[in-house]
Amino acid sequence: MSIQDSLQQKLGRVIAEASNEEIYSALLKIVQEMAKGKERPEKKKKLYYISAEFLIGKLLSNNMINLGIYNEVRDVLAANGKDICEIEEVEPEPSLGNGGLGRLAACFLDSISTLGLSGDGIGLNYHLGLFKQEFENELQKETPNPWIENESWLVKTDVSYPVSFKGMTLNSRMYDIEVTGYNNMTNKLHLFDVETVDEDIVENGIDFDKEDIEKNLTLFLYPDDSDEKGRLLRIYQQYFMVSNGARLILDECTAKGCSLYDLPDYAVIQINDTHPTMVIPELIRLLMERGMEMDDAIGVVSRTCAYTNHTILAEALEKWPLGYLKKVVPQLVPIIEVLDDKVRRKYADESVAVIDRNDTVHMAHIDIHYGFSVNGVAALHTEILKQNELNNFYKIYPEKFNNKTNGITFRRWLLHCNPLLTEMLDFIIGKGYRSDAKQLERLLNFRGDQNVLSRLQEIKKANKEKLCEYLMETQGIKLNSDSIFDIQVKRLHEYKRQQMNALYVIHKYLEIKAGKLPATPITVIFGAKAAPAYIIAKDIIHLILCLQEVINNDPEVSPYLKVVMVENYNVTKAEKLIPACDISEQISLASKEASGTGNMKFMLNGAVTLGTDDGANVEIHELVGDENIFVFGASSDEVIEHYAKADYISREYYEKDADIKAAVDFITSEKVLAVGNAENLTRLQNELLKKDWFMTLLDFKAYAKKKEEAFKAYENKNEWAKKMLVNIAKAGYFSSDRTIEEYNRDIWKL
Ligand code: 4GP
Repeated sequence: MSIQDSLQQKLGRVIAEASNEEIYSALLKIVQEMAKGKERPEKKKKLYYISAEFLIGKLLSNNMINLGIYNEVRDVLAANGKDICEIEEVEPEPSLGNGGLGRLAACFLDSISTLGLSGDGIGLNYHLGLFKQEFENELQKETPNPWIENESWLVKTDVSYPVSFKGMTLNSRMYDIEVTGYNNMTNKLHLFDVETVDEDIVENGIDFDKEDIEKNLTLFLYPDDSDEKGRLLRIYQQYFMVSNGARLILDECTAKGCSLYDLPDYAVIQINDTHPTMVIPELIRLLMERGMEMDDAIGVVSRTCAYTNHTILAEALEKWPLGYLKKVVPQLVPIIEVLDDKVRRKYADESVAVIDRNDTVHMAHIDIHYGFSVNGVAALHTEILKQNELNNFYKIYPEKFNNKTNGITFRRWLLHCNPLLTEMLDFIIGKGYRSDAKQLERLLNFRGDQNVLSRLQEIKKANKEKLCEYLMETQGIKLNSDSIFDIQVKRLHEYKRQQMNALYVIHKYLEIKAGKLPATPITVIFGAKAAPAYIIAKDIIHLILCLQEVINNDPEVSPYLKVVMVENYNVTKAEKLIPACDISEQISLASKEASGTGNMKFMLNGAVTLGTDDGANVEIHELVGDENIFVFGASSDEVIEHYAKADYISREYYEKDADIKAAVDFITSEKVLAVGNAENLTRLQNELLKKDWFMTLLDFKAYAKKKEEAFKAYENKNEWAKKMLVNIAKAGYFSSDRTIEEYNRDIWKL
């Protein structure tokens, strides 16, 4: 049946008369039916990707692209007076992730299906997601982000397990989302939930009774853990996720004839960061329950589990007091004690213990000792893990350590989000790059082709205009599409240094005030959520929102400089921002950003990176060469040395440089205080002067200088277009298809 006919049949009337909501719902059903028909036949060995987050984004268009019906649907709708973009607006974005590691998990699911590999995701079905960000009085306000509607991509299954906590058993329910591959099979994302969750217990923004586990278990992703109740809730969530996951895995494997001693032949479990670490002791416990000796169970599990590290920040390497585990999952405690005991018998080095002298359990240590693979997510990151952060482990298990540089799915981050560029690429280099990303390099042959260079500029301009319209509609902000779009979008964290970009904005403002005008106007765009309990991060948002007020309303300055903080930055907004970007801000303190994946999305869409030699920027730099990237700042070795010697004193930089001083002082100037709060602004200023743990002032001058260079380079439109072209052409390496092939080749062996 043609798309036109099946749509009409589902709608029960002609398309032209249906509402956008009705069309969305009909398309959802059509896609679900098509996806069902493509389910992968069971193979012996399967990958299970366990993750607290899956930042999957809206699914309709991506699924249609992957099923090969997008263009037809778009044309049928258009012929009936309907705009596919408006239908897309109807879909709520699933709120199942926070940042990079969640979005990576989503890209991976796409590539796993696209490559025809057998692999499912396992996670939790958070009803209210992370949180929705609203701006009120120049401050971030958090509200619930409900996304589950009567009709959604979630399919209720009959899979359910009783999960026991101390003094309580909760029955789970598994929901599935089909993951369609590009021209290939579908896999599944399994999301576990409890039916007793009650959204009505949330009040006052995102407050709720943290002890009412039956009602709150799957309400929010990353509930506030600044108090003990919040931390215990996270343990409840994590155990619920892994206990369900472990049983599903064992059930699926035994159904295929696995004896459980041969589990590693049937299953490989990729543990995405430390949140799912308890799957290791839980699997051991379940195997023992099924009659296996403990030592055998430990051996089997150790050959089944692999661990990915996504950060070197100590705060993100989870540690739980043993006492907390006793309160929530006492059944795991004796197992974790044995795991610790075995390590202690073999290695005298206290730093590799599972349970330290303060009775704190180091989750990553469990993963490293009792998993067969440990990987970092970019070459530099893996080196830092090996040589610094996890060096004591690397000395014990050099063979376990490996690098898997991150990647992104080109289906979402090119085909879907940038149809104009896609069309141009199809036309000049053929469609082969869609499944073999390396073919993008063919674009290099057109470096001297004036038509191609002009077309690239036209496409960028069109995407900027589209973004302007969107920001006007959604936030009432008027931007100039002829200005340079300089964009920094990512989680808000001091190490990512949005504060350095904000200081630069101040610096530029002061320059313009003093009569030094930029050749081309500049638009600086931010998008970021701050964790609700992360005070300084929220102060940085406050500063940016204040600058937006001050600068955009200053008639002397606003024709040359504008600042925008996009509200509630998420995947949907990223899809609109990234294709419109000229300069991609990747300015983390070297050694701190594990990889970054936004950097890859920007380059693929023809933005030029302004960044430090950190994370995957290093690999981008190598690929595009010095002329096609703007790199500045202290190297990771220098930074590591500063930390080792504890010799960085931010105040010295402030005192010896007039520009730095002026920018930092401006934070609490009359102008900013007129629109902002003294408490937040003073706190942030003090943080920069007294601590500045992520060395903002150290790199500020180098940053400002490089940025000027980038702006100057932008003036030569043709040369800039060549830089765009080289960035697009060299982005092929960052396809998540390549990353997944490497995971499969080295770790999963499916
Ligand atoms: C992120 C890292 O910060 C980022 O560099 C990396 O690209 C991404 O993981 C995927 O590997 N980490 C997180 C987190 O999102 O929550 O630790």
